[in-house]
Amino acid sequence: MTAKWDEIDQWAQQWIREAGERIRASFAEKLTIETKANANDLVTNVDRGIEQFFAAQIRRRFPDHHLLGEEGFGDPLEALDGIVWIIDPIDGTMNFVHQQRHFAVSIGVFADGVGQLGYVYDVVADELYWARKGQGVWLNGAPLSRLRPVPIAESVIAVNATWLMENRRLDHRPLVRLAKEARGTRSYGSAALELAYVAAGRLDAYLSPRLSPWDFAGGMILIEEAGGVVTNLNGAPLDLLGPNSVLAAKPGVHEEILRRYLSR
Ligand code: 2AM
Ligand code: CA
Ligand code: CA
Ligand code: CA
Repeated sequence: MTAKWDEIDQWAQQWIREAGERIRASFAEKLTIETKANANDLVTNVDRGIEQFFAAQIRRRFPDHHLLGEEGFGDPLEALDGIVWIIDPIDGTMNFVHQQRHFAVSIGVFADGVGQLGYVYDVVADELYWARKGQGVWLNGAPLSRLRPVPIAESVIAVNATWLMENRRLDHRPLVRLAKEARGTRSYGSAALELAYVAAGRLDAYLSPRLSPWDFAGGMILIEEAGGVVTNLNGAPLDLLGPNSVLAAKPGVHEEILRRYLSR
């Protein structure tokens, strides 16, 4: 078992580094930008090309593995049996297009639905956050510390400003109170990076009312391996086959947000 996961981990890291090189090289070329669900929901030729790159590598090296990817080059999955790679080729496409930074490649590898390997690669900073179930979480070559509880009053919490305004997905008023009572709020525009920052202790919590499995698969594995907690906004486990709300935080912070701000 160990040898098998060593091999998967080595290939995953090699492909992620190669994907990073391709993405950085793309800065010199002209982007093709299209919209998806709405005018602000962007996708580029690079998002698609990078997902196709992972799909081709995984199918060649591990033909019995399955792939779920944002851009549709994976397999139509109805269950999580066997080994499943959940991939977001570029998380934070708007940042990629507008800023050429603050975006990430995100990958989670699951065995029968249990997270085994997690990766979030900040392409421009050249920072790879990665975790292996039961063995720890690292930033490039350095191990990350185990997450410890802190009070909300000393917490820095990541939340998109959209969710602090009146919106159709959730009651924003408890979140406004949370934002006021926290030490500070941040919004980076890449769910995968925000989850990696929680795993690294740079953020104390991150929340969103709607993410897809490829947004959180890699980051969720990082946080759980670091001793943090990831659930939906009701405190229930995440479903890897559909959209979810997400609350990811240090252990005590997670409990306090659920109890004081989210329970009705
Ligand atoms: P993406 O860049 O891969 O699309 C901020 O927009 C964060 O929310 C990003 O991680 C983004 O992932 C994610 N997200 C999820 N659903 C989205 C949508 N419909 N439109 C834009 N971003 C979305
Ligand atoms: Ca997208
Ligand atoms: Ca995403
Ligand atoms: Ca994406």
